[in-house]
Amino acid sequence: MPNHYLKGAVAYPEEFAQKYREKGYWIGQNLSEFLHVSAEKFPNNIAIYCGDQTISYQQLNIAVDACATRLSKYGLQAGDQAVVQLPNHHAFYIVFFALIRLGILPIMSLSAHRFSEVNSFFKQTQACAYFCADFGAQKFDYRALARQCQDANPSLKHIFILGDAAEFESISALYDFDTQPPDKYVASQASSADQVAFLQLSGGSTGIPKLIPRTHDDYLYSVRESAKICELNQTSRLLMVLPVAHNFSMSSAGALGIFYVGGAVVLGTDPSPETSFALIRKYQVTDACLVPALVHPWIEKAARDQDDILSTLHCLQVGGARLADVVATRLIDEFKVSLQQVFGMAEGLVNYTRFDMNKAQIIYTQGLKISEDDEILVLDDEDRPVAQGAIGHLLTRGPYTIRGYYQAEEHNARSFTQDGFYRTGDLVRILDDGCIVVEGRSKEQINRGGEKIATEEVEQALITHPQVKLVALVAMPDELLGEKSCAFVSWQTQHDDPSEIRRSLMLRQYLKDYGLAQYKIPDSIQFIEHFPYTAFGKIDKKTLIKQL
Ligand code: OOB
Repeated sequence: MPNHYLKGAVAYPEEFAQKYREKGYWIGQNLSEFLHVSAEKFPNNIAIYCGDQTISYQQLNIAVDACATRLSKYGLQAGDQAVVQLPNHHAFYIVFFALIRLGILPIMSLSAHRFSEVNSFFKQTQACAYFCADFGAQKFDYRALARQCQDANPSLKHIFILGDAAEFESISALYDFDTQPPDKYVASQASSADQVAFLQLSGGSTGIPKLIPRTHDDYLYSVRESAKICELNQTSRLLMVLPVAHNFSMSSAGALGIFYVGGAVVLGTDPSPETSFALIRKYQVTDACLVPALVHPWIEKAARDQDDILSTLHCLQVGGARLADVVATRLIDEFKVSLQQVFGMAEGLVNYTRFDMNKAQIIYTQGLKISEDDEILVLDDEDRPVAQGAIGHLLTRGPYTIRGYYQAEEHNARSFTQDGFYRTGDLVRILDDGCIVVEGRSKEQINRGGEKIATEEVEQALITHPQVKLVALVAMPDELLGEKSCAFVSWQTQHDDPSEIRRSLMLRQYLKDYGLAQYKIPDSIQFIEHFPYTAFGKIDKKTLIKQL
């Protein structure tokens, strides 16, 4: 293991690193060089459409240099870490690459995160900088969140705001797009390609999201291969209405896939069909990525309006949660677009259906892995291989799958095998043609339309309420989102107790004040006196689910 590898991150064993290099997967390019190469190859191509602004590759590269230079003047330097929580705006990519260029690790927070999550990122990393918006789409005041984080974290020294900066620094003052001679810029201090480039976030099955250290080499390998599989090229225009920082949006093939081939990212802040269709029409969008919950309203709207937005739309990628077979069928038959299912995870492994697969493979499976060196195991509860085609736990290891979460030794012992396979928590089966089918989850996680909820995190927040005696969060089926959350609560009655409806409202407000992201607040709360228990004395969630 190289001794300069990020402390607290688990490096790939040398024999694997060597193999991945020999096979040409890891090419020794860091993300800063990656952008330089594209800026040189496609200087005048449009890289980003954002509102009324168009940004070429050359302009993007100049803005990144300017931003890195100005950030370095604040004293930010290689080895630092920064929480980035920006909306779908070009500033996100500029800040991301500027931090990379300075050798600073971005931590990829989502706009939906609140104090509970964002504070935990500062606690886990001692990050010294925070980049956020003034208000989000939901009119949430991120500057108030920044103040709260600053009070709780002495490490947080620099706060940069997109929009009205109040007492903080302004992000838009960090860069411009004009052509200045490059020598005025600070030289790149980006870490070498085999080092950790940034920290992605896990969907999380226990507690708050865990940090996922991704190296330049491993990430860019997945990006290049994904761009090929998704058949992206210079004329591709990818609509980006999912949160920009998510792994799907970044790399599957995502914005980085687009930047690799010289295409354009069309940014939108609202995934509704009304807004998205307008953008598709205006920019002649060729590709879009969605979570399953968004697909249904798109199909409905297109059917209602007899809308022919699809003349330019070549491919609709759907991933993040299981796409229902019936919706997949409707997409292909009615929406008349090429569907690509994407089954991936921020920890690494990504599977895609391919465009040349037959209709059944595209509708009923989640496709094939990216690399022949993605090693896949399907095991039973005792870690023994299941029969071919049977359902089991998915474990994986490969050239772009992490070997451990950041600073999580204890957790890593459970989530990774001795020989480095990641226990994904997904239940799958592998068909004879090699395609993977996701059958469910074994980990305690609710997948609410692609947004992952760690049951334990919400349970732990609820139990801190003085009148909550016992709590269990379970998934309930939902037609639109796939799953929603229901909290079963045993309530400590008091004199003058409010009605159940009032109690539910109180608990929801309590969780909001606690700082949980909105999507984690239970969709339903049910009060029960006695919980069912398993033979081991654990709360019997299966029985609770039957009561729904
Ligand atoms: C993506 O990444 P994460 O880290 O937010 O969530 C990963 C988990 C998977 O382990 C699986 O449980 C679920 O999300 N999932 C799917 C799925 N895609 C993800 N379950 C069923 N069908 C699918 N197509 O969600 C992610 C990362 C990269 C690309 C795409 C999605």
